[in-house]
Amino acid sequence: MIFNVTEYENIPPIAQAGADSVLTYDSSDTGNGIVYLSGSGSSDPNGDTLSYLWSIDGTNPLGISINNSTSEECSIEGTGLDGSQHTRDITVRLRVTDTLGEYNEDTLTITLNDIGGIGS
Ligand SMILES: [Ca+2]
Repeated sequence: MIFNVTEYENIPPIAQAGADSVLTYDSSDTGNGIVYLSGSGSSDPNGDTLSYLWSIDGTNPLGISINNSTSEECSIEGTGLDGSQHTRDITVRLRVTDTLGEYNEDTLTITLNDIGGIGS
């Protein structure tokens, strides 16, 4: 039996979550802050269209949420953060998936910085 198979070699995309960042907030004021992230450095060797999924490793810390988690650009928003979260690190993960389901991931670290808390 002869199989004539034309194979298209799909290569997984390359995820680029971007540089580590700092989310600055003031616990003596609103405790709100926001950081904007971009996965625009991601690419696919085949030129495939990419889909994006941003998440936070583990359980979302209290008061931290992701906006536009399925877009190329997202934001990490802190609401009502208090002094206990000062210097806390959050690992944000970006998964990029091509049209054939191959994917790749990259992470970055966001450090929470309370400019109104004890010690500032
Ligand atoms: Ca590909």
